[in-house]
Amino acid sequence: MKPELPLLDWKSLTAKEKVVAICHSRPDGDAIGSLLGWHALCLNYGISSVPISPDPLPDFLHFLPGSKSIVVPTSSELQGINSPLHGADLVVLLDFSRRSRCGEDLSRALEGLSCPIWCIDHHPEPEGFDALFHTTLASSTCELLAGLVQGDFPSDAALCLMTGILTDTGRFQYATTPNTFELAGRLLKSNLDYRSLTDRLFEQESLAALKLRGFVLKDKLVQHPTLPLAWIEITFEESQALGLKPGATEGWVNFGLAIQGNKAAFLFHEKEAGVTRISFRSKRDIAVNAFAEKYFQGGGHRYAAGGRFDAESKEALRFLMDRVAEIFPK
Ligand SMILES: [Mn+2]
Repeated sequence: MKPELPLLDWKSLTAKEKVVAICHSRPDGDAIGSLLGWHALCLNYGISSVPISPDPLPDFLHFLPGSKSIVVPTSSELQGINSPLHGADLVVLLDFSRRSRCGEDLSRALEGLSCPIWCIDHHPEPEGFDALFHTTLASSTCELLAGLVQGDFPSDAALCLMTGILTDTGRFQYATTPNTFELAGRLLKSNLDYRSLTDRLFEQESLAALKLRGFVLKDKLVQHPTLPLAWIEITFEESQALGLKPGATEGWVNFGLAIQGNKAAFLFHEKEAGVTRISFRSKRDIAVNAFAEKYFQGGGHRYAAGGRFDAESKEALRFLMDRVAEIFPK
């Protein structure tokens, strides 16, 4: 099904003196891809653009064109006339639907703005925006954004947008529709070096990181004795001992979902002592977003969600397992 979206009149944006785009905290490939894709499109149409990320971008995305233009403001930089938000005529939020997802400092700074705030996103239930380019039918914000462009893509924008589609769909595995392939096809026509892009995104792992995945698969992946689910738990002590950097656990949650017969998988990572981040994945008739929202201060997509539990990972695991039967239909 092709999502119905309002059209975006890019030409009308050239009248604005300053257009600010913001992606979500702990940005992934779709967040940075849509942020830099938007930025490249703005430059192409002669629109003045400032791309902001609440957190530094992960190492593997530094190669994307425009990455050096991204502003990562500190809390004090967001106050006063030197704030990158100061004088904005339009703010566009990319790849998140709740303002709090861009962190405390930025969401507070947004409160003080009088300009319109738009949301371009594919997460459920966006609220409180002046304009919405939104559908949960899009695989990624990058797919959605690509659909707002008529004609050819500038090659820089195409590279960024393809990055978000490739990473959010797990290389065309999840949430992929005919529209995803149609837009990917259009992006490929724009002088995009696809093989070198997939090489940059998926084949630049260090030997140490690859061996770490081997260790996690061998020693940390646990199958539930009766339910079709598996999990990985990384305690704070393990996280410290392994020296896990931001993004190091990317994709680990999917290991449990690849086991024959499984329908759900979880990753518990106690990043700071007493704070456990949880990733949720599922397939077919199992949804995880409502569960993540109900118990773990989180949410997300039907089959891919995130949340947190303010306790040790062992405690988080026990709490979840006591309730996990809720996600399986009776
Ligand atoms: Mn996304």
